[in-house]
Amino acid sequence: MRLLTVICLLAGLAVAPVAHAEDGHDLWLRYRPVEASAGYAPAAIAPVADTPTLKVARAELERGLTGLIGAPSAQANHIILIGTPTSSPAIARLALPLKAAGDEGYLIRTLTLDGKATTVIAANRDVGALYGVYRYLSLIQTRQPVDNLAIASAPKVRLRMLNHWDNLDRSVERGYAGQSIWDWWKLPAYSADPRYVDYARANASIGINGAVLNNVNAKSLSLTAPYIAKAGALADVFRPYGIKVYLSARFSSPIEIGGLKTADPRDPAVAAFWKAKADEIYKVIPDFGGFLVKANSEGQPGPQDYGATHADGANMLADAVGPHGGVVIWRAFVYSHEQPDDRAKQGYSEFKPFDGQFRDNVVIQVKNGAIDFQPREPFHPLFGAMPKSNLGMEFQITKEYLGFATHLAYLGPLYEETLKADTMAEGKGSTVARVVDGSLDGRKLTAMAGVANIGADRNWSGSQFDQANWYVFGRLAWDPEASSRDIAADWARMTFSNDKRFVAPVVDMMMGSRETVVDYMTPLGLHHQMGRSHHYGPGPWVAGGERADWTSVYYAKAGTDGVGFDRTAKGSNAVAQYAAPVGTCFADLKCVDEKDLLWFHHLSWDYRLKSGQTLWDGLVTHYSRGVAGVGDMQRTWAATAPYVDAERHAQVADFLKIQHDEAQWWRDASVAWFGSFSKRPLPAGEKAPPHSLEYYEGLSFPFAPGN
Ligand code: GCV
Repeated sequence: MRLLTVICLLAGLAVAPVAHAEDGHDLWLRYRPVEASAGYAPAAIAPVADTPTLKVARAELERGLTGLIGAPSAQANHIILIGTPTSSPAIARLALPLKAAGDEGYLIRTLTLDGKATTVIAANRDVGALYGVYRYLSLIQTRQPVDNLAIASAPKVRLRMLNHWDNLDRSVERGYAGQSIWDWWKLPAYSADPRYVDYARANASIGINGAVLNNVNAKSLSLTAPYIAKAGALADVFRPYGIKVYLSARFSSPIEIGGLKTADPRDPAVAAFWKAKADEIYKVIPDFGGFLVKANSEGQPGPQDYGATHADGANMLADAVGPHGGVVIWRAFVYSHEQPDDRAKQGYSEFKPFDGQFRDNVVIQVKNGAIDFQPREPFHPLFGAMPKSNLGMEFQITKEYLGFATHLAYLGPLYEETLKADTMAEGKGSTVARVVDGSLDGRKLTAMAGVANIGADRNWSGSQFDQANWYVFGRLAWDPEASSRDIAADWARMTFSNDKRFVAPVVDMMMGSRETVVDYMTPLGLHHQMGRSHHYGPGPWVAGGERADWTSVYYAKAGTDGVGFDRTAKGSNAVAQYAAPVGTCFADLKCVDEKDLLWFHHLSWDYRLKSGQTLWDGLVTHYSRGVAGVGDMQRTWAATAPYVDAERHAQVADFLKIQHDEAQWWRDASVAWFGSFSKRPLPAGEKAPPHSLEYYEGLSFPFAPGN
């Protein structure tokens, strides 16, 4: 009987379609069949020139169409023609207005050619055609009409990059999605891991054109011949997808792998080392992007170790890669052990004096805010302050300070808030986006980097919704003025469902999710209140240790008199680093937005908020609102069950439960801590934390990931 059952089961397996579990691996490129009622007609793909990039463009188009509306067929009445005027005589004959498309943009036009409806996806360079193919497929994925198209698109930012903080042992600093996807051990011999191609496809689909492979806390080993060969193998896989590889360079490499006694950038032997190293790399990787450098920051070596400047260091490296067309991306995330000044001021203080002194192939990469990727920070004062230098944006996609992978926080609104902020540097409308895309100062070497949230987990990012943060980063790097809401809608449609009963509530949920995290972690301008070192969970009591500016008490400055960091002229005067109208507003309690209140002001617990509540009552209300917000997200998500496959639905639901518990913990621990200073009663209806402050302070998390 048992044998019979087994035989029947096996027979059943042979005929039944293997259930394809949706574990999120396909990202937003799922290409699941479109419902017939959508009315898309089958297409034929015209022959494509035999170049590596056009071949992958064609393959992607075929794969996408096959999944969405059925395999392309030569008999179809609708033709899709892809290519460039150089590779396709048919496209050349059309004399399309391709000038504005530049090197990476594209046009998509519906025309009639030889009596047949034809969609032309044309570009000046092959990679533009590839981007156009992804755009065309996304139209079908999001159920937009494709029978009368006139689309022109070109990226506004030149370098659109992921920064991997991946170590050579495959651990990932601040990574919450498993091991690094770079299997250094098996490279270069084994570069055929399908993950590498899928990574390249996903990035190309959102216009990302660069990847820094290794952690900014770099090892010199990554610049030795065996590792250059490994990076070269990855570069070969990524090249058809328009993606260049870059490497983080450890500034002391001339000593560690060059046999020199110094890394002083003014020493000719050091310059010669870097020049030779660049030559060696370009022999293996002819289109190597360049170096990313974290220097004199958090213990990393740098030019200041020798009394030289950031400009000396960056320019020396720039001269090494410049002849090959490479760039140096030099990070402005610096703060020094010896410097007692407000940490928020140090990046500006160190870099602003060198404006105009960096080579043309140097980009100064500036984090979105002056501290460190907090749930909310005012924009970094360097934006708008260095008009004679190339200034790039660095966002964090991985959620080091926003609950790791298990908290749902769509970062689109965070990125958008920063990009839309007005620096006023050259009058009204001098937005951060216009600094980043170069339109404010006419700069051409523009850059936006995102610290990747990618790992070897099946779902790439550690959670389904964290994929949206990778996606929105790429889309905003292409167009920093795009709407994060529109992008969320595209992502939700492509990743889950086009049913409007799904899309509308889920997009609303995504759009509110980051503010919810701000509410339960760091409301009203509080910042850096997380657990020591791993940054997991609440740690407002974190004090002492190696350095003051790694503690929570340094930032919140809670006392019986009140709470908040005074950055006005009476305090650290960080406000003076902003253009006058902006700094004056931040310093003025009548003007500053309450979302930034305690970032700039130290205020009494009885200070009256705009709501009429006292600061203490308002703080507690925000914390509780955050917890309630997660409850709302849980309910919203529960109602989406009919539109989402069971596997992904269950995982999101489980993670939301974790988030709810942890939001409650954040609220309770924070109320217990700040309440010990305010000594005020809780507002009516608010529950006392269930445990003592000592209980929360005593929790420890030895294996928190990402450290
Ligand atoms: C790569 C923060 C993070 C560090 C990170 C650093 C940086 O301090 O906690 O892990 O180091 O930023 O951006 O360099």
